[in-house]
Amino acid sequence: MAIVISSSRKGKSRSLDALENPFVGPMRPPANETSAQRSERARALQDAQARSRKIDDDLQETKRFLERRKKALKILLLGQAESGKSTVLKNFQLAYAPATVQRERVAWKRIVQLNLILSVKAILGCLQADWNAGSGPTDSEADKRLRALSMRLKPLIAVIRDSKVLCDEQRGLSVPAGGAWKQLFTTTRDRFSTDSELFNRMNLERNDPGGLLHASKEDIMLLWTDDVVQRTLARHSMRLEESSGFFLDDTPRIADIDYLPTDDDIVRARVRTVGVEEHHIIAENGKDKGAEFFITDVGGSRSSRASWVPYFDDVNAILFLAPLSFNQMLEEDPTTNRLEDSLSIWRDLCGSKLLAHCTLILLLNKKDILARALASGVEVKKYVTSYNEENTVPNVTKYFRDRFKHYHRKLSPTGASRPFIVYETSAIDTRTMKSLVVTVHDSIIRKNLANSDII
Ligand SMILES: Nc1nc2c(ncn2[C@@H]2O[C@H](COP(=O)(O)OP(=O)(O)OP(=O)(O)O)[C@@H](O)[C@H]2O)c(=O)[nH]1
Ligand SMILES: [Mg+2]
Repeated sequence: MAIVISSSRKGKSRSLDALENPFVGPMRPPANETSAQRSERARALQDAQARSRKIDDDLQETKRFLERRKKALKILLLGQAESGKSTVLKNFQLAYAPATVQRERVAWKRIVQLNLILSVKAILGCLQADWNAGSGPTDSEADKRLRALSMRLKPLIAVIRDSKVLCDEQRGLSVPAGGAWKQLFTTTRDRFSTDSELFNRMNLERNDPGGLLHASKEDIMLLWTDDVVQRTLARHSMRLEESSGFFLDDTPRIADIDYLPTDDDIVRARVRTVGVEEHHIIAENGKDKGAEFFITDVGGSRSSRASWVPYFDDVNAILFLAPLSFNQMLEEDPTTNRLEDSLSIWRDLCGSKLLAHCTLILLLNKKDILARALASGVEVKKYVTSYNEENTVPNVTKYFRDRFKHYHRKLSPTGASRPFIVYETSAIDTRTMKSLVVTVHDSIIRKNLANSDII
């Protein structure tokens, strides 16, 4: 639009406005504007103003959130894959934000169902491998029975392939970071009033395993309790009951149409963390009601560890999970012992200058698995040659505790002045964990206040 410089007082000021503010001219209404156009323009202007106010409000909200975040306690969970980081996070959520967990229960239902289906898939995989190798059951009755079961359970296995959760053949379930997957699952209706409604839904929603699981309940139990299957699994050294996300013994309950996971199911469910997730927790009740803190959960596999470092400079405490799995190897590197791997990460953390003033808390986790391994007669010395004590839980935990303590003393940049804080845990024990996470949270607060010279 051309800018006309008029000599009249009014015109002059308008033209100067236009010269100073390039938007004034183009924003001026057309001379021949109709009343409908005028009201349309007014509405558009109101919309634009509302959008602009919304952007301002959002920016203010983000600013307030960042200020709150700056003041809030920040905890980073570290440790190798399957060490129990996400399980500890779930325990924090159960202790401080039970209503939030309640809202997400349906999402966990899907994970538990998929964990169960993955176990069925593992069994069928063993049977199929034997059939392919021509070494299936010699008893023809058993062979016929298991082939029929295998056929009937095939549609259930297809659910995994179709699932919106990322499902890796070898490594189980993983979901994208950020928690959006929980909404994906919680938006669907998860209860049926009649069987016909159920089967209609099964056809409509292939991704929902609830209906198929219900229909396959008996077959799963027949498969899992079959003697021939148990012998086949033993021959393949497949100890499903010792692996993460094991729910086969709970099939009747989980395949029930009204199934909703208990707190214990939620902490036992296995889903691999991919990337880095920050969880904002606001205490819903108790003495800390309203207190806010942030917990960052990361993926623990070797390839994920480079992504940990950027989170080191903005953290008050690190909870380091070291499972007491002295007789297990890393999934991504079957030549490396899990405990040696944990010690190696611990050494790096203790010696890190970036973390010199960060509280390090060690959780020697999976104590229940250690107890089971020792009770079944596994010898520690066979896996840890320097171990010379009797194979008891207190001896073994003390041995590893001392090794972690040694590196902590030796490598910490602040030397002996940094306290060595350690807890022995079984992170799936929700009852004990409830008081433990509160103790840990309180101790971090106290340490944080002491650091800032308030106490
Ligand atoms: N028996 C037993 N199982 C545990 C314990 N802690 C965790 N688990 C189980 O171990 C599996 C792995 O735990 P997660 O918390 O997912 O491990 P993570 O460290 O987050 O693993 P990534 O996300 O892969 O890095 C889950 O199925 C847990 O239920 C424990 O103390 N005892
Ligand atoms: Mg995890």
